[in-house]
Amino acid sequence: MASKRGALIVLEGVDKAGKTTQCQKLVQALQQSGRPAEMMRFPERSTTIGKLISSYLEKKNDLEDHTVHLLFSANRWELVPLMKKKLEQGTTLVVDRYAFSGAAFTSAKPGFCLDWCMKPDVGLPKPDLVMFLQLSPAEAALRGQFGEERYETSVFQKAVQQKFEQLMKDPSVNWQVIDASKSVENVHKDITTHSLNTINTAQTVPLGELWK
Ligand code: NYM
Repeated sequence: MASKRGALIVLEGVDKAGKTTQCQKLVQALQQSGRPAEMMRFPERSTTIGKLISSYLEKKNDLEDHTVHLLFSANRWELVPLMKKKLEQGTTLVVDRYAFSGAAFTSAKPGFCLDWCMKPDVGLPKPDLVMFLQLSPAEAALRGQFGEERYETSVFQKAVQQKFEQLMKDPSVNWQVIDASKSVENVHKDITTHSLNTINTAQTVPLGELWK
C-alpha cells in the first residue's frame, strides 16, 4: 500500500502577525509527536529567482510591478516538484506565506485587480488548510516599528488586509481565521488543533489544485 501523504498547511497574515514563529513552533511540535514535518517559506530567497525578489524587497533594485508579481509566482512554481515529492513521502509541509500573499500584496497596488493577480498561481498544489493570523492594525502597531523592506507601511498593510478578506470569501479554500492577539502559546494551541485534524483528513484525499 502506498504510504499516506503529508498535509500542505499554510500560514498567512499581515506583517507582524507572528507567522514565522508559529510555523517554527508547529513544525517542532509535529516532529516531537513523531509526525514528519518541514517548514518552507515564500519567497524562498535562496534560488536565482528568490535572490532577485530579495534584492527588490530590500530596495536594492527596482522591478516593474507585473514582472515582480510573476517572479513571486515563478518562485513558488520552481519549488512545486520538491513540495510534491515531500508530500508524497508523507512529510507535512508548514508553509510561511503562499499564493494568497502573492495575490493580496500585488492587488493592493494601484491598477491591479485580484483576479489578474491570482491567475499565475492557478493550479499550484492546493493547501489542505490555510490559517489566517488575524491581528488588527492597532495591535500590529503595538508590536513595534515596521522594518525597512518594501510594503512595510501601515497604509499598505491595511490595503493588504482588505485583499486577504476578499480572498477568504472563497469557499474552495479551507480557511481558518486564528486570533493572533492571544499569547504565543495559546495561538500555538489553536494552530496545532487545526493542523492535527487536517493531517488526519489529508491522508484520505488526493492533493488538490489551487483556484481550479
Ligand atoms: N510578498 C510575499 C509578496 O509581495 N508576494 C508574494 O508572493 C509573497 C510570498 O514579500 N512583505 C511580500 C510579503 C512580504 C514580503 O516578507 C516577504 P517575509 O518577511 O520574507 O515574509
